[in-house]
Amino acid sequence: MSVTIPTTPFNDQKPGTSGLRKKVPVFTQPHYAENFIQAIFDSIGDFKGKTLVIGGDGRYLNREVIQTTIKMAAANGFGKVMVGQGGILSTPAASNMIRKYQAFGGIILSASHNPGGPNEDFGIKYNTANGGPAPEKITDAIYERTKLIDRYRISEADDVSLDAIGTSKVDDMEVEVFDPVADYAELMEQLFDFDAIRSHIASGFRISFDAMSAVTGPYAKEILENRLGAPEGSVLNFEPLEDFGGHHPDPNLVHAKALYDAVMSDGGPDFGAASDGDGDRNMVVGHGVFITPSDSLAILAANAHLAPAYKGGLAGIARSMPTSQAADRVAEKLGIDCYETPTGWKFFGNLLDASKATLCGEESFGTGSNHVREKDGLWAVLLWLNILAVRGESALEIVRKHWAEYGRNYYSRHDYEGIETEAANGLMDALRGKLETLPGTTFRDLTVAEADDFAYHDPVDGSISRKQGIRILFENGSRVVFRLSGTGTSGATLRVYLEHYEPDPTRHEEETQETLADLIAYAEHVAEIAKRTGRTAPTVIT
Ligand code: VG1
Ligand code: CO
Repeated sequence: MSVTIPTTPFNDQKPGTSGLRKKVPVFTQPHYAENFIQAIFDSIGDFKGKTLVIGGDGRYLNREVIQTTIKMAAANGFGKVMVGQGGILSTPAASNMIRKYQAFGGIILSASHNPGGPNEDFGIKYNTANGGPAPEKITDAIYERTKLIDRYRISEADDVSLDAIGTSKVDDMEVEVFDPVADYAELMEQLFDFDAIRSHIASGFRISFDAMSAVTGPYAKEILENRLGAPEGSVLNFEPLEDFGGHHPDPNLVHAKALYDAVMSDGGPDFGAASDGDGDRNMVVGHGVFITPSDSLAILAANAHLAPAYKGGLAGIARSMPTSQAADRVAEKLGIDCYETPTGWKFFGNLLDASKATLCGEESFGTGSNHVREKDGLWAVLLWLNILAVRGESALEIVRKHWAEYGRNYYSRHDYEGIETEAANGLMDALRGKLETLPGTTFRDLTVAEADDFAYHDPVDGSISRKQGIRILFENGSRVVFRLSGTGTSGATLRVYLEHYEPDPTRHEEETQETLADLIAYAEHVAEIAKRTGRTAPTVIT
């Protein structure tokens, strides 16, 4: 039996870069999650009798909201829901399930790399039938609906057991609880040369993978240790915890420092990797070299043909606008197109569906391909392992050779977290106001060539997304980009992206921040960061 519950709108349910993310106490207000889920169901068309995939990254509130979603799906007329066992399902695995079982869509419960726990973050995201994040057209419609919503429908049935694999019913709707790892592991075996990786590991190649007490633990254990033969202990922090052990499940040099230090130490493993809360991000570190996500995308693109799935070559490469232009140089050499999209994986979906791009990447530790419609942390690690196994060289050698061939794009992102929203908006507005006056101006050795507010014209559906970040391009090819985060849950975060291209191989071993010093000074000069935000240094440098 289902009931219709009257409700009133909340005015803060606008989805950000990747779904709706809020603090747990916001989500636990009466009707808050229900309103948003009903707004999704009211905005996605006719799903009567169809299948919905449901899962999450295991964080605090995951199980409760999964039960709510199941009961609301039943009351709203879905024919079936498929739920990851224990409520666990990584974001890329969810994308795979939607595609493989031709579901109508999926609901993913995650706040990704943000911390979890009773006072930390939670999130809800809708993915469409192609397995990818809902495009802006749909997220805008969901937001409009949240402003008017006056009722939601929910079944009065008992909770479903999430722990045993099998099928049951909620009213007329079928509920299938499935193994969240099996289909994903099978897909990885199809894409990569597991025999080559297995023998590379058997011959002594050592890897260390930090699952950061988040969702990739069970996936990495099964794939790296059970199927590829990495010794037990190669996967660290493999048990998903509701609060990620009190840490930020964010694979970068700040939050995955222990892994980084271990890989860099004398006698450390040959290769290290970490993934985020929901399993879509990756950080990769070779013994002796940290590989920036932008470089990783370029190197993977240049070598992808060494893995079975990509041996026929790439249709194209796509990168988000703030991601460095290292991949563009690879695309040029391969004679394929390179697309520049706004930040957020949802913008890659059309390019992948239209076979215009095969590999995609973001500077924020996100890489992926046309195998699913999300970025995919473990996939990136396995492609690296496949390439390392085939080339038989160290990661450091591969990176150095890449720079020698293509030049090096020195790159860094400076984040100013938790600044006042008004100050952040004021800073961006002031920058926008002076864009027209910047070309031709100089600062130290830099001359501004172009400055704009990035607008994306989707080549597939013709849609236009404006105000996607301020770009200042210099005559020597360097860039500074400014944008505000769309995933935070308190205050604002200013992101400053810095890039400098160096073709000269004798200058490829310099310290990144020193190399970028003039650009860092320019960013302060043009945006008045200290004056407007009161901050004289970033909180996170990656
Ligand atoms: C950040 C990253 C962006 C990424 C997004 C979602 O967004 O910059 O590249 O797609 O997070 O990733 P923002 O708006 O805060 O800059 V995840 O792993 O949080 O789903
Ligand atoms: Co994520």
